[in-house]
Amino acid sequence: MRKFLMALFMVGFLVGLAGTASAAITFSEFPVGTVISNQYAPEVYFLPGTNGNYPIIANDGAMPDSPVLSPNPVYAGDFWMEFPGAPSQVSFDSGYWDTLGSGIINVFSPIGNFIEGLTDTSYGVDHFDISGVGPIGYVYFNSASDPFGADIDNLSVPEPATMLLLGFGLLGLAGFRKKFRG
Ligand SMILES: [Ca+2]
Ligand SMILES: [Ca+2]
Repeated sequence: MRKFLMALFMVGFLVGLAGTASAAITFSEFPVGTVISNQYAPEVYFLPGTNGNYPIIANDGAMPDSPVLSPNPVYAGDFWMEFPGAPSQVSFDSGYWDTLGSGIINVFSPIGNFIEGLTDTSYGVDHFDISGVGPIGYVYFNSASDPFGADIDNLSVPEPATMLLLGFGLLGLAGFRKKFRG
Protein backbone atom coordinates (compact mmCIF):
# COMPACT_ATOMS: atom_id res chain seq x y z
CA MET A 1 0.00 0.00 0.00
CA ARG A 2 2.81 2.37 0.88
CA LYS A 3 4.45 1.67 -2.47
CA PHE A 4 1.21 2.31 -4.28
CA LEU A 5 0.75 5.65 -2.53
CA MET A 6 4.33 6.57 -3.30
CA ALA A 7 3.77 5.79 -6.98
CA LEU A 8 0.57 7.80 -6.94
CA PHE A 9 2.43 10.73 -5.42
CA MET A 10 5.16 10.44 -8.05
CA VAL A 11 2.66 10.43 -10.89
CA GLY A 12 0.88 13.42 -9.42
CA PHE A 13 4.18 15.23 -9.19
CA LEU A 14 5.02 14.38 -12.82
CA VAL A 15 1.58 15.43 -14.04
CA GLY A 16 2.09 18.76 -12.29
CA LEU A 17 5.48 19.07 -13.92
CA ALA A 18 4.05 18.28 -17.36
CA GLY A 19 1.31 20.84 -16.88
CA THR A 20 3.72 23.68 -16.36
CA ALA A 21 6.82 22.62 -18.26
CA SER A 22 6.86 23.81 -21.78
CA ALA A 23 9.73 25.41 -23.59
CA ALA A 24 8.96 29.13 -23.64
CA ILE A 25 11.33 30.53 -26.21
CA THR A 26 11.69 34.32 -26.21
CA PHE A 27 14.68 34.59 -28.60
CA SER A 28 16.55 36.56 -25.93
CA GLU A 29 18.55 33.36 -25.30
CA PHE A 30 21.15 34.27 -27.96
CA PRO A 31 22.53 37.61 -29.22
CA VAL A 32 20.82 39.55 -31.99
CA GLY A 33 22.31 38.44 -35.31
CA THR A 34 22.60 34.76 -34.32
CA VAL A 35 21.55 32.42 -37.13
CA ILE A 36 19.28 29.79 -35.58
CA SER A 37 19.19 26.09 -36.50
CA ASN A 38 19.54 23.51 -33.69
CA GLN A 39 20.09 25.82 -30.68
CA TYR A 40 16.60 25.05 -29.31
CA ALA A 41 16.80 21.26 -29.69
CA PRO A 42 15.26 18.88 -28.83
CA GLU A 43 11.98 20.84 -28.63
CA VAL A 44 12.33 22.53 -32.02
CA TYR A 45 14.73 22.65 -34.95
CA PHE A 46 14.66 25.59 -37.37
CA LEU A 47 15.17 24.85 -41.05
CA PRO A 48 16.00 27.12 -44.01
CA GLY A 49 13.46 28.88 -46.18
CA THR A 50 13.32 28.82 -49.96
CA ASN A 51 16.49 30.97 -50.25
CA GLY A 52 18.45 28.39 -48.24
CA ASN A 53 18.93 30.69 -45.23
CA TYR A 54 18.25 29.67 -41.65
CA PRO A 55 16.21 32.25 -39.66
CA ILE A 56 18.03 34.87 -37.57
CA ILE A 57 17.47 36.61 -34.24
CA ALA A 58 16.68 40.27 -34.92
CA ASN A 59 15.44 43.43 -33.30
CA ASP A 60 11.98 44.46 -34.47
CA GLY A 61 10.80 47.70 -32.92
CA ALA A 62 7.24 46.99 -34.07
CA MET A 63 7.07 43.86 -31.87
CA PRO A 64 6.38 44.23 -28.12
CA ASP A 65 8.83 41.55 -26.93
CA SER A 66 11.71 42.15 -29.35
CA PRO A 67 14.15 40.52 -30.06
CA VAL A 68 12.29 38.12 -32.32
CA LEU A 69 13.06 35.29 -34.75
CA SER A 70 13.04 36.68 -38.27
CA PRO A 71 13.36 35.27 -41.75
CA ASN A 72 16.84 35.85 -43.15
CA PRO A 73 17.58 38.42 -44.47
CA VAL A 74 15.23 40.33 -42.13
CA TYR A 75 12.26 40.67 -42.09
CA ALA A 76 10.28 39.31 -45.02
CA GLY A 77 10.76 35.69 -46.00
CA ASP A 78 10.19 32.14 -44.90
CA PHE A 79 11.54 29.32 -42.72
CA TRP A 80 10.50 25.99 -41.22
CA MET A 81 10.09 24.72 -37.68
CA GLU A 82 10.48 20.98 -36.98
CA PHE A 83 9.08 19.45 -33.77
CA PRO A 84 10.68 16.01 -33.14
CA GLY A 85 8.51 15.40 -30.05
CA ALA A 86 5.33 15.54 -32.19
CA PRO A 87 3.58 17.87 -29.70
CA SER A 88 -0.19 18.26 -29.71
CA GLN A 89 0.13 22.00 -29.17
CA VAL A 90 2.41 24.72 -30.50
CA SER A 91 1.82 28.43 -29.97
CA PHE A 92 3.63 31.64 -30.88
CA ASP A 93 3.15 35.36 -31.44
CA SER A 94 3.70 36.76 -34.90
CA GLY A 95 3.78 40.15 -36.57
CA TYR A 96 3.90 42.92 -37.37
CA TRP A 97 1.07 42.20 -39.83
CA ASP A 98 0.17 45.16 -42.07
CA THR A 99 -2.16 43.25 -44.39
CA LEU A 100 -4.75 40.68 -43.30
CA GLY A 101 -4.36 37.25 -44.89
CA SER A 102 -0.85 37.84 -46.22
CA GLY A 103 0.90 35.37 -43.92
CA ILE A 104 1.28 31.69 -44.75
CA ILE A 105 1.47 29.41 -41.69
CA ASN A 106 1.15 25.79 -42.80
CA VAL A 107 0.98 22.89 -40.33
CA PHE A 108 2.23 19.38 -41.19
CA SER A 109 2.14 16.02 -39.44
CA PRO A 110 5.37 14.27 -38.30
CA ILE A 111 5.47 12.36 -41.62
CA GLY A 112 4.99 15.56 -43.61
CA ASN A 113 1.30 15.40 -44.42
CA PHE A 114 -0.38 18.80 -44.73
CA ILE A 115 -2.81 19.33 -41.82
CA GLU A 116 -4.00 22.91 -42.03
CA GLY A 117 -3.18 26.33 -43.44
CA LEU A 118 -3.39 29.42 -41.23
CA THR A 119 -2.94 33.11 -41.90
CA ASP A 120 -2.90 36.38 -39.97
CA THR A 121 -6.41 37.52 -39.03
CA SER A 122 -5.57 40.68 -37.08
CA TYR A 123 -3.34 43.68 -37.68
CA GLY A 124 -0.14 44.02 -35.69
CA VAL A 125 0.62 41.11 -33.38
CA ASP A 126 -1.35 37.91 -33.95
CA HIS A 127 -1.24 34.96 -31.54
CA PHE A 128 -1.24 31.53 -33.18
CA ASP A 129 -2.32 28.60 -31.04
CA ILE A 130 -2.11 25.37 -33.03
CA SER A 131 -3.86 22.50 -31.22
CA GLY A 132 -6.56 19.89 -31.69
CA VAL A 133 -5.12 18.78 -35.02
CA GLY A 134 -3.18 15.71 -33.83
CA PRO A 135 0.61 15.41 -33.55
CA ILE A 136 2.45 18.40 -35.05
CA GLY A 137 5.63 17.65 -36.98
CA TYR A 138 6.40 20.81 -38.93
CA VAL A 139 5.21 24.41 -39.22
CA TYR A 140 6.10 26.50 -42.28
CA PHE A 141 6.17 30.28 -41.80
CA ASN A 142 6.13 32.76 -44.71
CA SER A 143 5.77 36.53 -44.34
CA ALA A 144 7.12 37.48 -47.77
CA SER A 145 3.80 38.95 -48.94
CA ASP A 146 3.27 41.26 -45.95
CA PRO A 147 4.60 44.84 -46.21
CA PHE A 148 7.93 44.98 -44.28
CA GLY A 149 7.46 41.27 -43.54
CA ALA A 150 6.73 39.68 -40.16
CA ASP A 151 8.51 37.47 -37.65
CA ILE A 152 7.72 35.23 -34.70
CA ASP A 153 8.23 35.45 -30.91
CA ASN A 154 7.29 33.69 -27.65
CA LEU A 155 7.26 30.18 -29.09
CA SER A 156 5.81 27.61 -26.69
CA VAL A 157 6.26 23.83 -27.12
CA PRO A 158 5.65 21.07 -24.54
CA GLU A 159 8.99 19.47 -23.66
CA PRO A 160 9.37 15.92 -25.08
CA ALA A 161 11.55 14.90 -22.12
CA THR A 162 8.78 15.82 -19.68
CA MET A 163 6.17 13.92 -21.68
CA LEU A 164 8.47 10.87 -21.66
CA LEU A 165 8.88 11.16 -17.87
CA LEU A 166 5.10 11.36 -17.53
CA GLY A 167 4.80 8.22 -19.65
CA PHE A 168 7.31 6.33 -17.46
CA GLY A 169 5.51 7.57 -14.34
CA LEU A 170 2.20 6.20 -15.58
CA LEU A 171 3.83 2.88 -16.56
CA GLY A 172 5.35 2.72 -13.09
CA LEU A 173 1.97 3.28 -11.50
CA ALA A 174 0.42 0.52 -13.64
CA GLY A 175 3.21 -1.82 -12.51
CA PHE A 176 2.78 -1.03 -8.81
CA ARG A 177 -0.95 -1.41 -9.12
CA LYS A 178 -0.62 -4.87 -10.63
CA LYS A 179 1.77 -5.93 -7.85
CA PHE A 180 -0.47 -4.51 -5.16
CA ARG A 181 -3.56 -6.25 -6.45
CA GLY A 182 -1.77 -9.53 -7.16
CA1 LIG B 1 11.29 38.11 -27.67
CA1 LIG C 1 4.48 43.72 -41.82
